[in-house]
Amino acid sequence: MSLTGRIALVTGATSGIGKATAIALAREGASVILLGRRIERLEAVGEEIKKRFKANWIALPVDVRDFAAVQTAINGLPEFWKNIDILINNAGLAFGLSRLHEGEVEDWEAMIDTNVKGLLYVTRTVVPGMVKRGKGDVVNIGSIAGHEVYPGGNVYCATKHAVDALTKGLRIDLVDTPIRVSSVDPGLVETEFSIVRFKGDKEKAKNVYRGMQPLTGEDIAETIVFIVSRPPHVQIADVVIFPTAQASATIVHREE
Ligand code: NDP
Ligand code: 8X3
Repeated sequence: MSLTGRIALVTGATSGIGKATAIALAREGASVILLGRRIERLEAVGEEIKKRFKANWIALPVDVRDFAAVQTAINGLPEFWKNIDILINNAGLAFGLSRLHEGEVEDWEAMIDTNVKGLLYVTRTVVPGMVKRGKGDVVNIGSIAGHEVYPGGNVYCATKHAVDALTKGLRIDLVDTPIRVSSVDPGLVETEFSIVRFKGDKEKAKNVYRGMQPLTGEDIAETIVFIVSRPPHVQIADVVIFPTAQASATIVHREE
């Protein structure tokens, strides 16, 4: 099923899974709203989309932690772009792997404010329009960290468990509407995620994927395209995706 005529909003479209998803949705014919904080990157993704697929795009340089800014940006979209029918709640991050009793409060706040409250702010702003129009897909990017807890994962895992609860809660609240709610929960995907987690330490970040083949943003994007292109009566609730060399949050086979 083509996505021609559909309008998708992807949060965290400047990098990794979000960027790959915006590109894949545009390839299938969707017009895409690219949301993230780094405007120059949003524009680069938009230019790539235009050049490769002649698809429409618009950049929304917004910090999802700021509810007023989220509302102003989304409610202020030009008329055509207001009819969002695919929302990909992807913006998110982890900071550190400290033990809970030794953790940095600012890191906790950034993770909770982005991964949980940011997702809520965007959802609260976009979904009422979907309900009014009687159509829409919401795909939340959770994580294996929303199913399991690993050493040092404490607060990040709590935010992804919260995403899992919010996905289930929204699906319940929308059960009497045609709107579908899904989550995609990856294991190890090589993006800028670990560089962000280790605050720019590229060696430490690289070590996360040593001796194994991680997933790519594109691998996740293809699953998202599959989810939103199912016939209207089919709702994919949750997809957990591992690299073949990963069996759980902590069991990873590495060729050393
Ligand atoms: P990246 O760091 O490559 O991308 C994160 C994206 O989130 C960037 O586009 C960034 O944009 C955006 N973002 C972060 N904070 C904000 C904010 N406050 N406001 C708006 N946008 C923001 O990592 P991934 O692509 O890997 O991460 C995407 C999602 O996937 C996250 O939710 C992550 O938790 C999840 N995930 C990742 C896995 C992995 O192994 N990589 C596995 C499982 C889940 P900018 O900085 O420009 O604002
Ligand atoms: C990101 C993957 O394993 O660091 O959600 O939790 S992991």
